[in-house]
Amino acid sequence: MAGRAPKLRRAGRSPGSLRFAIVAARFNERITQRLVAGALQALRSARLGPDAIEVHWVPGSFELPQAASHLAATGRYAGIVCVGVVIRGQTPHFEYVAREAASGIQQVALATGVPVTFGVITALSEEQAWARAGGEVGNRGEEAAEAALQMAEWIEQLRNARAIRSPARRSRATLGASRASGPRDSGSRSNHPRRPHGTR
Ligand code: DLZ
Repeated sequence: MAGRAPKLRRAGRSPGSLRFAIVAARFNERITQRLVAGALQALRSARLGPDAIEVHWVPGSFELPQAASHLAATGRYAGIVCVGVVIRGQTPHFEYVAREAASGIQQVALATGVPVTFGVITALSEEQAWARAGGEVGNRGEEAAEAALQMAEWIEQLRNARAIRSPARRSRATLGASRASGPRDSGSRSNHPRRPHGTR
């Protein structure tokens, strides 16, 4: 079933100091170029400057998760957009590539907390792939970039809301802790990075 991604609603303000990376697979490169162009267009129309967007190329879609993992580990990116084109061949090989790309990308997003979005086309023919790379079925690269922008903005809002609430919470926690066993650093137990990802 072919579907168009819904038009995403963002707050409409500039992501300001946020930085994004596009990771692109060279396999089927002519089509992937169109996905990169779509992703760049989406990021630029969110008023991100040229310095705030990087494009990294890897050999094939199988390598997308590893590259995304290295990029996410730097803590420099508010979002990472993975694009690639997997087209069915004569053997089941394409299934392995498509499955590992999808699950690897999801794993990186969940393990790091950085939005890593899936702009990989899986198609039964080149024709189907072109249709999803700026043809009549949309542009999966553009859609994945929109999703990364929306997730990054949502995470930023969540962090800001937590920062506003935390002074009261911290003073209650400190009061409770000092009653029990003297002062300690309750903040160090957080599983989340304190510094927002992707801030320059
Ligand atoms: C080997 C391979 C095949 C058969 N098909 C695709 C494809 O349709 N799309 C794609 O992005 N990459 C493909 N690859 C390459 C693998 O992703 C990977 O680069 C190699 O298996 C080396 O690890």
